[in-house]
Amino acid sequence: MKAPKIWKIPVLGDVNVGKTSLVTRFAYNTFSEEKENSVESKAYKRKLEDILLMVWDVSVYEEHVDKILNGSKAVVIMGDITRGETLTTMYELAKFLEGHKAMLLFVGNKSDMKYQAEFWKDELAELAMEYDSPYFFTSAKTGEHVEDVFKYVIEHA
Ligand SMILES: Nc1nc2c(ncn2[C@@H]2O[C@H](COP(=O)(O)OP(=O)(O)O)[C@@H](O)[C@H]2O)c(=O)[nH]1
Ligand SMILES: [Mg+2]
Repeated sequence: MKAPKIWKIPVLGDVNVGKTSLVTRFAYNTFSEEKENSVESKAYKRKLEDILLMVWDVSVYEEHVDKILNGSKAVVIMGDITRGETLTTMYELAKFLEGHKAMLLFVGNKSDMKYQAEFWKDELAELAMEYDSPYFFTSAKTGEHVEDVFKYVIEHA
């Protein structure tokens, strides 16, 4: 029997950008309006095209980020399009990850609130271009483009 491929994908970003929501949308296809300020990072599993994805909802309070990043196939750096300061954090996280081998993916979440956007395509494309990486606009609420992020990893990592 062939051993299954297991890929680790941590999701990083400011508090309340929707990390937990994106990961649980992907793993369970659910959504909750609630904010729970999780102190512990947690991995969620889902198999996609023969690959078991271990998607890590990384807590902003995580002390051992390096341990979680170690050996990851891709890292999702996420912001909330309705809060411009979360884009600044995306820049900081990308800088922090320089030197890591993992593929980077930039995600602007809450696209269902586009009418309240503080940043959109021009700004996110500029960041993504700096790192020669793809970018996506998702809504964990409606599910829009959530799958695309992880499919991209399967197809390109
Ligand atoms: N409208 C909208 N709200 C979202 C979306 N994703 C998350 N939220 C809400 O934003 C808040 C923070 O989400 P959460 O997943 O806890 O963020 P985290 O701190 O990054 O894990 C919660 O109230 C969610 O319901 C989205 O795509 N659209
Ligand atoms: Mg969370």
